[in-house]
Amino acid sequence: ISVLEIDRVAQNVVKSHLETCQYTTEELKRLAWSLYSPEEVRALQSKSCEAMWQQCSLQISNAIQYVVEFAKRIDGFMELCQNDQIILLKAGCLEVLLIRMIRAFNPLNNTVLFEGKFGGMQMFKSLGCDDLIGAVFELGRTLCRLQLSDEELALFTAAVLLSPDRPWLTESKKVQKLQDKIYVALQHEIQKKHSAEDKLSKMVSKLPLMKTICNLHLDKLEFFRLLHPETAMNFPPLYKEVFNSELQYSDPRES
Ligand code: 4D8
Repeated sequence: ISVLEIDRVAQNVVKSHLETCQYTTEELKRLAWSLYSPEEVRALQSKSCEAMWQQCSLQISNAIQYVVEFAKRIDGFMELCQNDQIILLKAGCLEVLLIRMIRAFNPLNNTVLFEGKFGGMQMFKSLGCDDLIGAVFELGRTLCRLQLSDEELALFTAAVLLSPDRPWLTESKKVQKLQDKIYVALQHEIQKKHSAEDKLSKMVSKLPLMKTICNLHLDKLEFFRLLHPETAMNFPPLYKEVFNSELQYSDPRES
């Protein structure tokens, strides 16, 4: 593949990322100053488990809409068969969210943006998922240390989304070709910035922790559904579609 082709891939992916980010880096920098007060954190902590799950699933569902839009704008994604588009989104969107999270994560005080303000992991206490939340914040801290630019973030999330090894893909060769080009573009981008040459392998080495978090989230959701089936039934449709354990042919691109 030519340098020209790689530049075209990078430009398309970075543009798609910036157009579907919902917050600019500047907006996030300004927001980093608005922290939840101790009273507000206590109010979140004293919510019922059900109410907090509902709130979190809504936030995740909102964020997923932007990831779906991001995917649609990546050259080649819409040319995959519909079945594969759905599989890639269902399998990859939480990982993409977790990588996107570092834009809204402040490693100086270990806080994350949640409904307009920054707060620490204590604010999620009523979920009853301390292990999951702990892993999410640990990932946030370690990913932040890599100091990824928006360009690197864009290409990394696109590469994760276009993973050819997702189960049940019918055209994984096609996905592999798209991912290969994106990884070449990412390596190229990293070299441009004169960053450490093992930056890419450091990024890739965080993928197992992300997979662990995704599985933990599914376990927690399954358990929650057993305890509170009526609440789980009222989770946002997009959240339910993406994380439904049953293999059913729903289409997250349409919600
Ligand atoms: O741009 O959409 O505003 C996290 C959620 C991020 C979960 C969101 C969340 C994000 C995961 C709320 C609850 C990551 C941004 C805001 C909301 C991703 C935790 C924190 C988006 C990037 C930061 C900023 C709770 C947005 C992990 C786990 C969820 C359960 C249902 C148990």
